[in-house]
Amino acid sequence: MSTIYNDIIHNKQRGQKLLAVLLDPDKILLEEIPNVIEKVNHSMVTHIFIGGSDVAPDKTHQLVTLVKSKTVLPLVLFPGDIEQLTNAADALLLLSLISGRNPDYLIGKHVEAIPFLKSSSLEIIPTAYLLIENGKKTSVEQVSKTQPLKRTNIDAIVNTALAGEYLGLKLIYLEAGSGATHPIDAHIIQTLRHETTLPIIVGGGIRSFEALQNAYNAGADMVVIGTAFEQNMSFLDEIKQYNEHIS
Ligand code: 1GP
Repeated sequence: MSTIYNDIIHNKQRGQKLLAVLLDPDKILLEEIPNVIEKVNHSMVTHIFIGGSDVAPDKTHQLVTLVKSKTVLPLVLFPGDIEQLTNAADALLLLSLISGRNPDYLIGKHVEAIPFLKSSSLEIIPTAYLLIENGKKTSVEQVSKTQPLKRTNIDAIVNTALAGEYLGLKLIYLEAGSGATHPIDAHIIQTLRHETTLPIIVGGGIRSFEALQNAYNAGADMVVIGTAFEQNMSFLDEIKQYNEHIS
């Protein structure tokens, strides 16, 4: 059966890099969506992630429904809280924030989500979510009340990711945090790449073609871009050269 996760695995096996654009329902206006999605549809974006740290109830559902009517790209929830769950999307990254020690974000919110998820049509993708320090405090850190892992402590990062893998999580998301000063270091991605065959997603602070290329070359299977696209919609045109570069 073709699922979004199988498709990620398939692309990984073929060495086909994936790009997700992150839409935060709290930051984007519904009126902007037709334009935004038009841009996305004509770009190298392969997935649309939807979520934010602090989103009013219903906003996610409205946004997902509208986006869905304008694209065939897979819509994946990347929720900051359980109010952001909606069956209008295709899949859910069920994130466990394993870099931190806040029980709510390790298992608590997941338990609260079960009454919804039990009868949901969403494809659930269990995801090891690791927050790594980037030079400034991020909203993930603030909202989750957890400490990020030190970016110099590569052993701790790799061991944490592998603990997630051994627990059965299916994806590893290395998060520098939205608007990060330093994106995830290529050396971190590279080291982890040698230790796991799980797909690696990298996000936070990717604002240039070089940063995107560094993440891919280091072994990221998917890169997530939020702020750079929010601030400049033509960013997707600027990075088109990635495909031209590799083809
Ligand atoms: C945040 O990784 C994403 O969860 C995207 O970060 O907004 O910095 O691109 P940016």
